[in-house]
Amino acid sequence: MKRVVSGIKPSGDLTLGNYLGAMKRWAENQHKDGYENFFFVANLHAITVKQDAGQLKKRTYDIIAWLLTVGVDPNRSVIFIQSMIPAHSEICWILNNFVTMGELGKMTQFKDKSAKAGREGQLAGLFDYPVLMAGDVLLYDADEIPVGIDQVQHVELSRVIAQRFNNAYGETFKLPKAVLSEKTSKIMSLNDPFKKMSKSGTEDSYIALDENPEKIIKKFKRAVTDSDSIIRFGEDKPAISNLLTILSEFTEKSVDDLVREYEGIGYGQFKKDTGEIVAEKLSGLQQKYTEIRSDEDRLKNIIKEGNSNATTLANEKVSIIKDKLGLI
Ligand code: AQP
Repeated sequence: MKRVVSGIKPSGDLTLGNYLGAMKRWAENQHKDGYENFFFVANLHAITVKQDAGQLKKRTYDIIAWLLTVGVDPNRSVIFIQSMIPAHSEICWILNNFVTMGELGKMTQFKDKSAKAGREGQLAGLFDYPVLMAGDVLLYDADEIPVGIDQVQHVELSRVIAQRFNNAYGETFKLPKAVLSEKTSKIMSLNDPFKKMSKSGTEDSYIALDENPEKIIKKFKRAVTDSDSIIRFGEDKPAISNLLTILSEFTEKSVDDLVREYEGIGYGQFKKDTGEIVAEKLSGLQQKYTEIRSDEDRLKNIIKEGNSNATTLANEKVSIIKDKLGLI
């Protein structure tokens, strides 16, 4: 049995990027034989950027409700909240002693933010969060980590940390493997196709999953395009390729079929159609979401059960590590 572990940060409203790059894949993967799935709300990761407490709590439940909406099934997957399992914080402290400042300093997000705003003012939490991430997956002996391309570096670091611990104290951790979705490892921003679509991006750059249809259509109409007016997929057509990827996901037609369908048709019509189809599909999901989100007691029960399952495994792992280290 292979174990899959992955999380999502409640750091903003969930976007189309989160859905196509992660949540939709998670729901599909549950139906593969021989896999056990663990999905969690990575709220400890969210606080590396200042969050409003009320919003953070609300978004934590929102994510659980969205996961259920897109088909993540609590009877098939363990769904839990990171901060409710103290073993995550505990293992992070321990693993901090198996990674160097040099290694953490090379992580893209820290490097990028340091380059923009200076290294000295960056929070230690931002510097250290890849270690928390390593703990998140090593606690559960994860085999596979489904991630967007930007996260591959962190999974590699988890392997380095795990190997280092194993070399020093004997076989303790499984070495996790990053698994990229073939089609949608990265959904790009609508107003800058060289940037990832992010919850923390500017208003016009992303589609929030709970966005109303008119706004969705408008945002697609305003989406940037590439220089010529031909609809085709390719590295030299980053904006149109991104829209083709999105449309392909929502129509279940291949990109090649869409390119054939849109031969001779202009960008305007293509963006209008894409917006309308995404709006229609998302409004179906939104109706389901509203119903699921309104039953907070049920959400709490699902969380309670998931936390309990995850805690058993996580505590077992922490107690093995502590014993090896001589921590009583
Ligand atoms: N644009 C994207 N394309 C493909 N996958 C994406 N993911 C996020 N954005 C895209 C994937 O969603 C999962 C959960 O992500 P996360 O919310 O924990 O972290 P993130 O990648 O940092 O997401 P954001 O939206 O960019 O958040 P902020 O703006 O707060 O930093 C991951 O598997 C991620 O790859």
